[in-house]
Amino acid sequence: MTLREGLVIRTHGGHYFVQADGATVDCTLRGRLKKERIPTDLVVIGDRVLWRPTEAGLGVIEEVLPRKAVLSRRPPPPRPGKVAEREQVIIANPDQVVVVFSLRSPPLNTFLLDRYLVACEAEELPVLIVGNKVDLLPENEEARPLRLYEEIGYKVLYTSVATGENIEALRGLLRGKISVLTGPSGVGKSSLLNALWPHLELPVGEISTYHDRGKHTTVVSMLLNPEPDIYVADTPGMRTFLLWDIDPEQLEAFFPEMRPYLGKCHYLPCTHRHEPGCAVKTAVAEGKIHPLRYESYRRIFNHEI
Ligand SMILES: Nc1nc2c(ncn2[C@@H]2O[C@H](COP(=O)(O)OP(=O)(O)O)[C@@H](O)[C@H]2O)c(=O)[nH]1
Ligand SMILES: [Mg+2]
Ligand SMILES: [Zn+2]
Repeated sequence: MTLREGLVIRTHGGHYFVQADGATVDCTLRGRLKKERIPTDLVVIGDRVLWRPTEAGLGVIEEVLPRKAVLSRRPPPPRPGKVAEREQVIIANPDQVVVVFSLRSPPLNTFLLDRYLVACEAEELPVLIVGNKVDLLPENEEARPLRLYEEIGYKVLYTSVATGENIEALRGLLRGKISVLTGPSGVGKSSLLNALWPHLELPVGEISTYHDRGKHTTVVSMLLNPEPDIYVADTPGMRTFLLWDIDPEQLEAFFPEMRPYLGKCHYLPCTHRHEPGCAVKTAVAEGKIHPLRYESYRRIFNHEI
């Protein structure tokens, strides 16, 4: 039998549900693949695979096609003081990452938002920032809290599930793409998806049962397909978002607004922290780089959480 290509939309205990030609096939993994020891997850949602049909509705994955990009995180340490070794892939090959934060309750944490953004920049993944719960902001609060991100060039959408503001705009931005919704717990990710597609009936307002500490746990295992040309993964809340595999020397490039100043410091290479004649620090002093973003750079560089 010939191999067919498909998209992994769900994984569950050794079963991989592969969508191909409008149908979903329950696949297992070829033994040979399981033996290949790689420091990452073998098959995750979003993977494109080659599979062979066995019986009606069943198949075997023979090959995982190369990943274009992944959204991943370093799993939390198994015990305090221990370092987790393995990359935890949230999703392979997303077309965009929708980073959802709430503007109030819980309050906007720009340092955490910047970690998500750096992870996306490192993978060259397009980002949409959603500032949800805009209904909770006091009226005529002039400075939209995410303006600094709009100025950097990020696409920002202010939404409210309570009033319906920009919910249809969000649908438009999801169309024709594979997206992953990510962001802290309680910001309204599941509520946004339910507002668009009530039939999903995703649990809302629940304290996540996902424990951050502990062994390698699958963070998300389902790619929803609520409309023919929309794929979206909802992720449970993650208290930490530690960056995987980012070299401090590369970090500067993942802050898009720093790029015009790179290579222009007096001492090269420059870490843009203590060095005199630093073009980045000058840009911060001149108001061309936001001090909160510079502080994020410094914290991530220093591995401060
Ligand atoms: N006021 C207000 N509350 C919201 C909004 N969106 C979600 N919520 C509430 O925020 C809480 C967390 O929502 P949930 O969708 O579970 O967040 P998730 O953890 O990111 O999936 C729930 O109590 C929701 O009712 C919004 O736009 N405005
Ligand atoms: Mg949720
Ligand atoms: Zn510098």
